[in-house]
Parts: sequence; structure tokens; C-alpha cells
Amino acid sequence: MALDLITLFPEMFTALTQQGVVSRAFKQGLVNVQFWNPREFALNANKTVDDRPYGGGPGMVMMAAPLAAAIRAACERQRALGKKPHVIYLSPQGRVLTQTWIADCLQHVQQQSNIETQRGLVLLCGRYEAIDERLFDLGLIDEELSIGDVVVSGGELPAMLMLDALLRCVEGVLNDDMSAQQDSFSRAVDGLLDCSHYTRPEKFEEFTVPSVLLSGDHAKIAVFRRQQSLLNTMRKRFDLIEQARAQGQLSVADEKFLASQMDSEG
Ligand code: 4GY
Repeated sequence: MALDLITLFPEMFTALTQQGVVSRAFKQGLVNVQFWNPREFALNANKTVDDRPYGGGPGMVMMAAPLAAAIRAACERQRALGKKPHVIYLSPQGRVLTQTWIADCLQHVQQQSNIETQRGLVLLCGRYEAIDERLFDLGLIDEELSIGDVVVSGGELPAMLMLDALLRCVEGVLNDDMSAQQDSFSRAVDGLLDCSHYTRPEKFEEFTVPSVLLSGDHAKIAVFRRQQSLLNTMRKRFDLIEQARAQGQLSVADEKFLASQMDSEG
């Protein structure tokens, strides 16, 4: 996988590349990563990358020229690696990131059927108030992506969040390659929340582990976990129940269980 990161703060990414499970993707060389600092593409002696907004108002705007040059250099490297560059700008104005987006993105970057169209990611991390609008006009940005309806001070944390979600889905990155597929929001659980989890001891303070989990009956355990998953989702994120239902992902048994719980919980 080829990755280019355009950022004024490349050191921030050590949180991703040097610690935790996802760092393995970098340490094992599964990701060919290159950082581009817009400052190195600044045209003047002071290495200026920001300026005051036309029309007045607070804050600064990232200048078009250094960013355009950085994006073009990153895309050139991607092409040299045989990838089709896909430039993503992280901003609150983008489409909101979902696990479905991650799964689709993974398909594009790992695509083997037509290697010519295998995507390489170029992530543009903004700072200050905004980037100059003409970067969009030039067609340099393929996709605008948001981590949610919240504003942070730069695109680095959103980019790291996106990369963490993406790279943990890559084969060989997690210890147990099942865990990436089974947790909350993955397609393997039909868009429902995860079930509850327990580990030793069997009794903690006044609470014991549900006995079915100690039974060794794997079919029974699967039913129990599915029901816990439905219950969790019903209580915490009812919108996801409705979404799963609309997509035909709830079985007759699921609906029966939900109806029984709705009766008892009101
Ligand atoms: N939310 N999702 C987000 C953000 C802040 C560009 C500098 C978000 O992705 N990015 O809040 N980014 C950036 C936006 C200018 C501040």
C-alpha cells in the first residue's frame, strides 16, 4: 500500500507509526509512506504557507501554491509506484467516515483484478482556518472526508483516525485477524453493535459471568451473543436497528427476540 501524507506536523504521525498494533503495518513495510511538508514547497525566503483571508476576518488561510506543489509531488510519486493517486482532504465539510467507507477504500487500495487502477492514497492535512478554495477549482482534490460533526485544529488527527481504521483491516496487522471483522460496526455483524465481553475471574464483586459462556455449547453461545448484540444496539443505537432492518439483515429469530425485549423494556 502506498501512502503520501501532506502535513506541517509529520512528527504527530509517530503515534500511528511507532506505537500500537497499527505500527506493525509500517514496521513490517506493508505501507510505503512518504511525508511532504508544504513548508518545503513555499516560494519565499520565510517559507510562508499561510496568509490573511481576502475579505477580512479572523484566522489564516493555507496558500494555494505550496499545497498544489506538494499534492502534485505526492501524486507523481504515486504514479511512479504504479498507483492511481486518490487525493483526500480531511475537513468537517466532507462526507462522514463510516466502516463501509473504510471497507470500500481497502478494496480500491488492494485491488488485484486491474492493477492499473489500484489506488494510492494522498492525504492532505489542513491547518489554520481553511485551505485556499482554488485547490478544489484546480481539481487537485478527489474526495473530502470528515470524521464527524466536530472541529479539531488540524487534519492530522482525522487522518490518523482514518488510517488506523483502514490499516487494522489489513491482513496480518491485528494479532487475531478475526477480531477486526467481528467488532462493532463491521459488516460481519450486519451493522449491529458488538456483544458484551467477559474475562476472568468468573465472579467479580457481586457480578458473575453469564453461565452460557461457560457451557462449552458453541451453538448456544452464538445465539446468546447475537441476542446481546441486538440488545446492546436496541438500547444504545436504535437507529442502527432500523438501518439493519431496512437492509434485510434481521432474521425472523432476531425480530422475535427484539419484539420480546421491546415488550419487557417498553
Ligand atoms: N471534523 N474531519 C476535520 C476537522 C480541521 C481544515 C484546518 C473533521 O476531518 N477533518 O475538523 N479538520 C481542519 C480543517 C482547516 C482545520
